[in-house]
Parts: sequence; structure tokens; C-alpha cells
Amino acid sequence: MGVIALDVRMNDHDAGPGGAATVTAGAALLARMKAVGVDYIFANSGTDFPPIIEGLAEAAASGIPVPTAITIPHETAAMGMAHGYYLATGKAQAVMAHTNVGLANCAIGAINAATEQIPVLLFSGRTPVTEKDRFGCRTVPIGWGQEMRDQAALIREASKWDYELRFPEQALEVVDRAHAIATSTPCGPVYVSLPREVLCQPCTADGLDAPPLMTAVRTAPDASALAQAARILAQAKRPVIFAQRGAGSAEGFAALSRLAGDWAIPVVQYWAVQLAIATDHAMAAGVDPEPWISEADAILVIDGLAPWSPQVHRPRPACQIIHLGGDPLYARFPVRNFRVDIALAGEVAASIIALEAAMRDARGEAEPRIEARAGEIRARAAQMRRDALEAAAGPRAAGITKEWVSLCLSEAIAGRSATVLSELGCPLAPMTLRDHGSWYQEPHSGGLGWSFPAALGMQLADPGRLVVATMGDGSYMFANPVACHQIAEAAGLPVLILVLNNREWGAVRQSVLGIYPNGHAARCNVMPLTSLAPTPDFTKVAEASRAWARRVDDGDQLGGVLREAIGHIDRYRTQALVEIAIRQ
Ligand SMILES: Cc1ncc(C[n+]2csc(CCOP(=O)(O)OP(=O)(O)O)c2C)c(N)n1
Ligand SMILES: [Mg+2]
Repeated sequence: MGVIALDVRMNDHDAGPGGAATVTAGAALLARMKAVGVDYIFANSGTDFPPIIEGLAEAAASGIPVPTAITIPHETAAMGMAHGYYLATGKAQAVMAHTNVGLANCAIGAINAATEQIPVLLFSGRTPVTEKDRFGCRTVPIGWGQEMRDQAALIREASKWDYELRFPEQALEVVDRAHAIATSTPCGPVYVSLPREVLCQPCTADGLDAPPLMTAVRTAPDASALAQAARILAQAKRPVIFAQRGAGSAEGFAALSRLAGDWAIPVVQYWAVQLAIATDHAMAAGVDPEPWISEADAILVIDGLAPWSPQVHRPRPACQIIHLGGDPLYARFPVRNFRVDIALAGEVAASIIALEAAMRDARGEAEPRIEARAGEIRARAAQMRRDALEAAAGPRAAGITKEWVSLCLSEAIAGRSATVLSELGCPLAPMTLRDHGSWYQEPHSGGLGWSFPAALGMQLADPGRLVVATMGDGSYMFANPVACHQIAEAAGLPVLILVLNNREWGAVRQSVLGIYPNGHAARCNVMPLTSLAPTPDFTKVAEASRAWARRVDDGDQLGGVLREAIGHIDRYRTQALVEIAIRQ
């Protein structure tokens, strides 16, 4: 880390004890974020921000390195961008919001981040406590209107740790502690509230670029649990893997591919929010726990909050169940009673790699069992894949299906390094995706409005990559699309947005049919509380921010339009949107 060049003013106001160089606590906070590795602050400012904005200008004027601060016109988008940026880079970013009201708008993003173990450094201002006679005191009525008894309570359930900055000299330590806690296994968001008077005060400029005070905690599975898990999987006749949140990294992804292939263990990606194995891998066993779960004598769950549905899927009583992940018991959640015979608690990728190594010793002895099942599993997995592709390509007389969009999109992006996000958008089964980081689905917390801003964050992290966010019409509207298109244009982020428009909240309608298949609601012409008709012309929403936009009603034209959209992105590096009429 280089020495920060500080152009520090040594006057009465700026001088600390003994005349030491000082900066405002606001500037110190920003500088410290850069020092711990934060690249971006996704900020939505307000009257609590003068010391932050002044701090940014102070840093720029003084040559103090600080993260790039971007104006984000809605907090949901700020949280989603921090989420997406982390998925693309593994680096925690910061969100700064305006007092309690901005924080309230961050809550859905914090819930999503907490559920998916995404570290985010979340800050919001705190309305001034003092009413007069102090620098930074209340000056406008909202100083009173935005006061809360316990501001952090707004998101405390979703944050791993929270704190309110009390003194300016705490700025450095608080950022270090926030970052270390957020990025410790299992990761998650943290929150710091920032009273305006404190941010306005000077603090020492010493040590702004010193190494972090504390390091994040990374855990690895207990050696005996690892040996036991390896033995169970090696000795099993019908082992199966359930992977829900990917394999942790490109190395973890490669290790899982080898492990599944070498040991002939099918990998089920039920309700997967990240890709763990190529969809056309010989051991990719589709997205349905059946028939695998009822046959299994050993199950390895990799980072799965809800790896199957206990109401529907029943592992055999004698089946041994191993859970691997940052927190295999998911202690944040009051109720989660999947059986855990063995817990492999630790970083996902490192744990998979360690498990693969631990299984190597038992290989020779396991050979006959592997031989016995390999061909049969390969044939069944291949048949499942053929069925999924055939069904997706099937008749479309009643209109375009989401599966058809998956198929067309897969073909349009084939051979490119691309990431597809789906928020009630393209289903995974018919997609052909082969790499770590090529697929993300909405978090299991389901706070909608996630995929568009997450795509923006990913694109910011990796400008050359093709990032495609596919989402339902409802999900698109939840994302505050006007704000998201503004960001895409302002920040030059050439994302491709596919809006799968069925003019309804189809998932809500389906859940009513699931519980009351023959009820009154099922017999209604228009089911209450599910229709979004008439939907706006979404291409015009995008065009308002000068995006390339088309609408597709005929499924046969979809492939061509997608290629045109990608061609536009390649050539002009600006955003594109395709609205696709989907059947209900
Ligand atoms: C913030 C938020 N509000 C409400 C919901 C409840 N909800 C779950 S799915 C859904 C409908 C999604 O509609 P759309 O994106 O159009 O997808 P479709 O089901 O129609 O394919 C709703 C409203 C939610 N998950 N998140
Ligand atoms: Mg819809």
C-alpha cells in the first residue's frame, strides 16, 4: 500500500491534539474504505451527506485515494449493484444511504444479501442529535422528522453486526471491523449509522493507509468430519449431490466437475441460485430431486438452504446426509430441520477441494461400485437433458414459453463469456451453461427487483463481459426500471435486459393453484390480485434512457432479435432491452 499524499491544512480547526494533521471523519471513513479494498460506494445522498460529499471533494483535492462514489437514484438498485459486484469479483462493496428513509429502501437488498451470504458495507446517515450550537446540528425539519429511537433496528435481522459511530477518531477502526466481519465465513451485510455531527469533526489523518487492523475469519471443515464424509461418499452405492449456490469459485467448480465425473455421482441443481456444474456435464442430473433422492444412500448437500422440499421429497431413513457450506445449520433461520449427519463447515470451494482430496485414498476400493452405476447414471442424465431440450423446443401454438427463451438465449450466447441472471426469467434446465459465474437466480429470500441492478453491478465489475438479466414483467417493475436504465446509461453499462412479459404475477397465480387447485380463484376468468394487464410498453421505458429496444411476439423471431441485440451491445456498448410476450 502506498503512502497517501495528504494535503492537510494545519489551522486551528484541522489541528488535532498536539497539532497533528487531521481530516474530517467523513473523509477518513472514505479513505479507509479504499484501504480495506472497497472499489465502489453506491450512494443515494441526502441532507445527512454534507460531510460525505465534502469528504469526497476533500479527498480529491488532497490526493487521498477513496473508492469511486456513484450516484444511484434508488437504494434497491444500490444494494443490488453491490450484490452483483461481489458475485463477479468476490469483493465487498459499500452502499451509503440517507438516514432512516434511505435505509428502509435498502432493507430488501439487505435481506437478499443476508440470505445469500453476500458481504456489503452498508452505511446511512443519522439525523443530527443536536438542535443548535454545534457544527453539523439540525438545520431543516427533517432533522426532527427522521429521528429514530433505534435506526439500526430497521435492518438488524439482516445484518451480521451494526454500530453507530460515536467519535470521529473511531472512523478507521469501525471500517476495519465492519469489513472483517462482513467478509468472514459466512459472509453477510453489516451496517453502520453515521451521525452528521460526528462526521463533521476532525480526526487524525495518521494511518489512513495502514494495513487493516483485523483480518476476516475463514473457516475450513474439521478434519475428522471431512474423513468421515469422504468415507461415506466413497462407500455409498447410490450417492447424490445437491448443489444450490454454486461451487464457490472457478477452482471449486472444476473440483466438483471432477469429483462428480470420477466418482459417478449425479449432481442435482434444485432451485439453484448459482451454477455448480455444467448443465450438459455427464453427471448433471437436472433440477428435480426425484428420482435421485429416493434412491440415495448418501447425500452431499453443497451450500443448500432448502436443498429439497420435505413435503414432497423424502430421503430414505438410512440415507446419510452431509451438509457442506459456510454455515451448514443456517443459524440465521429459526426453522430449517433438514437432517445433518455430518457438517462440513467452511468456505465452499476449499471444502469441495478438500473433500475431493480426502476421497482419493478410498478410490481403489470403490471402483466396482463406481463401475456398476456410472453407465446407467450417464444414460439417465443424458435422457433428462434431451427431454428438457425437447420440451423447450416443443409446440408454441399457445404462445412463447420461458423455456423457449432459455433455448434461444443459450444459442445466441454460445461460445461467449456471458453471465445469465434469472428472476422468474429463463429457467435453468434448457440452458447450456458450462462455467462458474455463468448463471445466477434470484436469492431464496425472493426480494424482487434484484436481477436488473445485480446485472449492472456485474457489468461494472467486468465491462467486457456479456451480462444478460432475464426477468418477469413483475420483477422488472419491482427493480425501479427507470432508475436502473438511468444508471446503465450514466455509467455506460451495456447490459442486455430480457423482460418475459406474461402480463401477470404468474408465480402468485401458480401458488394459488397449488394450494386450491379446484377453488373459486382457479375458476375465475381473471384471478384476483395476480393480473398486471395492461402492462406498459416496456420498450418505451428503456428508450426513455436511449436504450436499443425491441418487442417480440413471434417465437420464431426471438433468436434473430437476440442476436441483433447482442450485435448492438458489441458495436455500441450501450444497453439493450427485449420485451418478449410470454404465454400465461
Ligand atoms: C418485494 C417482493 N414483493 C412481492 C413478492 C411476491 N412475489 C413473488 S413472485 C411474484 C410475481 C413475480 O412476477 P413476474 O416477475 O412477472 O414473474 P411471473 O411469475 O409472472 O413469471 C410476486 C409478486 C416478492 N417476492 N418480493
Ligand atoms: Mg409476469
